[in-house]
Amino acid sequence: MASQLLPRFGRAARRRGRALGLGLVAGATVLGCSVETEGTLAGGGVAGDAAAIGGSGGSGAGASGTGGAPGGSAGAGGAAGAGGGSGGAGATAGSGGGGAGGASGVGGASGSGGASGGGGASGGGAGVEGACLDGADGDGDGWVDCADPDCGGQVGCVDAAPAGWEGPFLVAKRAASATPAACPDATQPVSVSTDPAAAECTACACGAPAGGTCTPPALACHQGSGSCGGTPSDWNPQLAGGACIEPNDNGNAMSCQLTGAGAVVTPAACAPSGGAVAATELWASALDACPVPLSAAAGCGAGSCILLPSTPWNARACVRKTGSIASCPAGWGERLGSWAGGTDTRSCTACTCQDPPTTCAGGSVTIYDGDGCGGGNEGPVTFDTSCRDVTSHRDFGTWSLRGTPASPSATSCAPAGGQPQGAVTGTDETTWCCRPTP
Ligand SMILES: [Ca+2]
Ligand SMILES: [Ca+2]
Ligand SMILES: [Ca+2]
Repeated sequence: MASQLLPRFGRAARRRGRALGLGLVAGATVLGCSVETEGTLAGGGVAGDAAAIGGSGGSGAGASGTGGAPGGSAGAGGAAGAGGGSGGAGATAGSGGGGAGGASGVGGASGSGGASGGGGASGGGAGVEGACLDGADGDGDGWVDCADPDCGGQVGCVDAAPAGWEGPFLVAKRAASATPAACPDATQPVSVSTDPAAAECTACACGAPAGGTCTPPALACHQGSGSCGGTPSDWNPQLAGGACIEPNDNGNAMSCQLTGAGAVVTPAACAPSGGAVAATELWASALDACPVPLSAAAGCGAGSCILLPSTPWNARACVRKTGSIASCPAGWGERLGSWAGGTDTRSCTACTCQDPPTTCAGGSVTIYDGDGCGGGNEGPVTFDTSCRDVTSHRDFGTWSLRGTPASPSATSCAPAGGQPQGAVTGTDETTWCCRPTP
């Protein structure tokens, strides 16, 4: 039976098994000696072997013992065999039963076989650590909780905080807008702010083009010619504002024609919009911190033995210190900062709209027979691109011109500006120094 248990109980138990074997041999030797003294070699020899087998936990011990009773002192060997049998039964019952088995073995004190029964009881208690957070060496192998390989994959060590640092904590990082997860012990974590938020601006836009002014269409009048011959006079600057003009009282022949579209005086414009600070949150992220759970668990020296944390608490274990600490303690190399407050200088440059390409169309220029853009007996003539002889309008030394401005038009404006500037600067920093969790 002992040989079946050995693989299950591991190396330590195997060592113990060897010790048990030695005990059995010793018992057998004692029995053998007594038998030799009594001079019944054959019967004694059988009883001794039987006791050894019984110590390993067999009913065969009882049978052999009975058989040896007629041999005189060999009968003591039989009693020892019974004690060993009880020990074997205790081993099968588990750790609690093992203790009872030991007592039975002691009861069989009439032979060394009783001691063998006690050894069997100890074998029954060996196995696995079982409870890995109770601070006790549950299987008696000398290793407690985190130090016992039986607890591998369930628990792990978090080092104690270096002197002058607070913690350790299990720390998770999340978006500032996300909800913090509950700590492994179902309490709420302490949350602090990290990652100053970048400046963001709403997009710039431009309204529809509006406004803008044009001159009347360009006019060329040829004095001294009824058919647009010779060099024309340029009265366009005087006509540009739409005023009634009376260039001169020269009574010579004159002919005029339009030679081009009106010119842009002031371009159209678009009203800008947008370029506002898009987000007013100071922080992009948060750190949630849970104190490393305290328990009786052992096996980590000065550190803490904890259940292996699950998401999001399996990212990092940290210690912290108030202030902006430049360098972290050895072994806690990931530095994070959190801030209790911040100054915000974020803003956006002004949005602008480039003046759109403006074109001028329409408008007119009209000649009147009288001064002041009216009167006379000749009706007014509005020019086009064909040559018109207006010599008769210049009679009596009276005539006048007036232009109607062309109409501006534009398609759309291109926006510019609205660039983010400034930043959030944290104040009242706390330094966190972190390492991976077990
Ligand atoms: Ca334990
Ligand atoms: Ca142990
Ligand atoms: Ca006239």
